[in-house]
Order: sequence, then structure tokens, then C-alpha cells
Amino acid sequence: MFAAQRINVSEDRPALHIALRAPASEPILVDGSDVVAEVHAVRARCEELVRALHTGSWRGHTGERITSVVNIGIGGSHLGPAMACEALADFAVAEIAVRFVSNVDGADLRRALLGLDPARTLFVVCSKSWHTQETLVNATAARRWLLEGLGAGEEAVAAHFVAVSTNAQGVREFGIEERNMLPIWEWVGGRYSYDSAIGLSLMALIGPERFAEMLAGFRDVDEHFRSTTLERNIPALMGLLAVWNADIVGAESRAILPYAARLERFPAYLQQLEMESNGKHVTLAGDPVAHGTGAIVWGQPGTNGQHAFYQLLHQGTRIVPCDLIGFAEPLSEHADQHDLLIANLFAQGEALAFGRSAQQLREEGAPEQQIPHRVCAGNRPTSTLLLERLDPRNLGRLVALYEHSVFTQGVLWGIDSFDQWGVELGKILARRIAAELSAAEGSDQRHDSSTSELIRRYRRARGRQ
Ligand code: G6Q
Repeated sequence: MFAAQRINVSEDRPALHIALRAPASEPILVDGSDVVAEVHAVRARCEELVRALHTGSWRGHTGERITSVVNIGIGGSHLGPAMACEALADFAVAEIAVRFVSNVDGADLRRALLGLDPARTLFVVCSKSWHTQETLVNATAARRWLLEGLGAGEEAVAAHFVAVSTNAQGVREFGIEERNMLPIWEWVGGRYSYDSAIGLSLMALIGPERFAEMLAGFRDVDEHFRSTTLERNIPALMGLLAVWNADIVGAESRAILPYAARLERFPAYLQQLEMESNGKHVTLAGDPVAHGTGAIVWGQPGTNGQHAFYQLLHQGTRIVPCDLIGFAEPLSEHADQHDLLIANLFAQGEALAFGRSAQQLREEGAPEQQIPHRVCAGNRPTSTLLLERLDPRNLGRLVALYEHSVFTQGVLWGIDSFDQWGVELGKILARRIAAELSAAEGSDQRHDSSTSELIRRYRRARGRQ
């Protein structure tokens, strides 16, 4: 990976998210050109844009300052910035509200636009390919909302739309000017990209300096991963444990349990990072794998989860390895609550590991008839990650730990962690059915009977034949 080899074999590309935080003094060459220099040039443009927003020199079409940024994107063009904006909301430096639209359900766009003033709103449309239907449909609707709201023509788009994409032609055809387009590159996968211009909405929230601190955190772990011996190499050990738990222990899933309310979206972010990267059934050579690959990743912040699904973690018939994530320093003014939060984290690790035996219960005087119900077998694996505090640098470190753990797992399994052909299939199938749902007359469908009947029912419900 660090040598820029084309390790994404099915797409014949390097996987170079590490270049997104590399120092300018350490060039990385792809086809003879230094991608680190390009990364720094694009970051400088992002910083310029964000400073213009913060100082008010960027004005909307009617001369108003921008007070809201709406990120339109999905999957890798959404989960990272959305997760990080929530995680680092306490580090906001500007009076700019950041909102997100991803779902093609119009309700998502409606919620994001509710109460916003078009004259003060900037849309950041993130799409690496500029072919993703959900994003293009939402961006088109947002443009309509803007122009209707301003009572203006296409000339208003320039002051209210920025694009992040590899597809300059697509962006131009949409009506966004080249000067408002920030490039990304084929060598970075969507789910690895929020430290590029895809993170523009995050930079708008926390400012260029804190964004740079986050990048430094990523870099800390890149260096650690590259140079630390295996026995002390945290992401390598995390990757080894994940493979052990999946293939030797036989655990089908893994729970991500952050003891930090601000990390609410972190499990969903990791779900994509891990499941899209390592949900693969063939080796690099295209042969079927001889073992299980990526685990099902899910989770929610503790302590909320403790009052819901942890029952299965303690006493269910399935083993669910857990990552417990906590921070020593509180961020809020309610610091007195922090000991209790962290006590819960440590208690869960202890309880999952050691459980509660029948003998202990008897000694505590539990009624005999309850004992089998109250026994917790223990021996359930957890990893605890205890960081100093949830700040930009540590968020970068945390994400990079998981990125390199995912990479380690992929290497051990001998799979391509950087393609996503299953996701591509979904994009193609929906396009065909969408045309059938909205056609003037029901077409002669060639689907299975279940899908055909669903299409017919939906058309009837919408008053179509
Ligand atoms: C990420 C995936 C996928 C992708 C989205 C959006 O690694 O490839 O989640 O990010 O499908 O794609 P675009 O950015 O091209 O719109």
C-alpha cells in the first residue's frame, strides 16, 4: 500500500488513502506524478474556500453570508463527513450549520432543507463518479429549491454549489463551474476519502487548523503501522484479532460500542469501512476463498446499548466480539458524569470476559431456581480502546487504526479490500426498475413473480396502470 502498488487488483489501481495525509516532503508517485503534491494543492483550495466562508468574503447570489452548508452525497461521500461532523461538533469554529442529505427518499432532502434560507445556503455535492443517481437526483432537487427560493436563474448556481468529484465533465454538465470543483482521485476509495476534499463540510465546521490536526492524527497511525514491530503494532493486532475472532472463534459479527455520545455515527461509518472492504468471496486471483471473510459490523454508543441489546452479548448463544471505545477526558461541562460513563465501559469488558458463575450467585444468595437464568458464562472477547479525549487528532488516529486493521484483515484473507462490485450491482438494478415504475404504461416485465407483483402493486397504488 505505502509503495503505491496496484493492490486494488480488480480495478487495477493503487489504494492510497495514506497519501491524503502524507507530508509534502514525502512524495508518492503514481504513473510518474507526485500525488502528494496534488493532495496539498487541493487542500489549499479547500482551505481558501473555507476561509472565504468564515470571513464572509464568499457571498451568496444576493450578497448574503453563507450560514448553512448542506453536504449531498451517499455511502463513502456521506458517512465519513457526517460521522466526523458529529464527533467533532464541540470543535466548531464558525457560525455555520452543516447538514447532510444522502437518501433518495425526498423526506431526507426535505428534513435537510427545513428552515434554511436559500440566500445563505451552500451545497457541497460530493460524488467521486458523478454517476450516483441518489446524489444527482438530490442535487437537482436542491438546485430547483435554490433557484425557486431566490427567484433567480442558472446564474445563481455558482455562488451556492461546490462539487467534489473526479468527473469534471459531469460536474460541468450539471452547471457547476470548474472553479467550484474540487478534484479527488481514482486511487482513493469512497469509504477512505473523508480526509480529502470529500471532508469539505467538516473543514467548514471545524476550520482548516483543526482539520490539519485530524490529518496529523491519521499520520501518527500511518507511521506507527508502517514502522512498529508486529507485537506492538496496534492496527495489525486489531486485524489479527478480527481474523481470529471470525475464523477461529467463528463469530459472525462484531459490535462497535463507543462510550461517547458524539461517536453515534461511528458504528455506521465502520460498518461501511469494514463490510464494503472485506465482504468478499474470492481471492486476489479470483478463486473462491476457503474461509469466512469480513464480519458483520454493527453497534451503538454505550451506555444506551446496555439497556437494549447487550443481553444477547452476555447470555445469547452467539459470540459477538466487541470493541469498547472510550476517552479519559470528558468534553462536556457535565464532567462529573464521566466517571460513571467510563465505569460502565470497564464493567462491560470485565463482565463479558469473566461473567458470573453459579457459585458466585449462590454465595450472593440468589434463589436456586434463578441461578441458571442468571449465570453469565463469560469468555466473550472484547478489545478496549482508551484514548485521551475525543478531539480532531484522536479522531484521525481512531479512524486510521480501523483503516489499517481492515487492510491487515484483507491481506491475511488474500482478498481485494478496495473494490465494491456488489455495490455497483445495486446501482444498475435500481435504474432498470425505476424506469418501469414511472413508465406511462406497465411494461412487459421480465422479473421473477415476486418483483413483478410488487411493481404492479406499487403502480396501482400510485394510480398507474
Ligand atoms: C465507497 C463506495 C460507495 C460510494 C458511493 C457514492 O467506497 O464505493 O459507498 O462512495 O456509492 O459514490 P460516488 O461518490 O461516486 O457518488
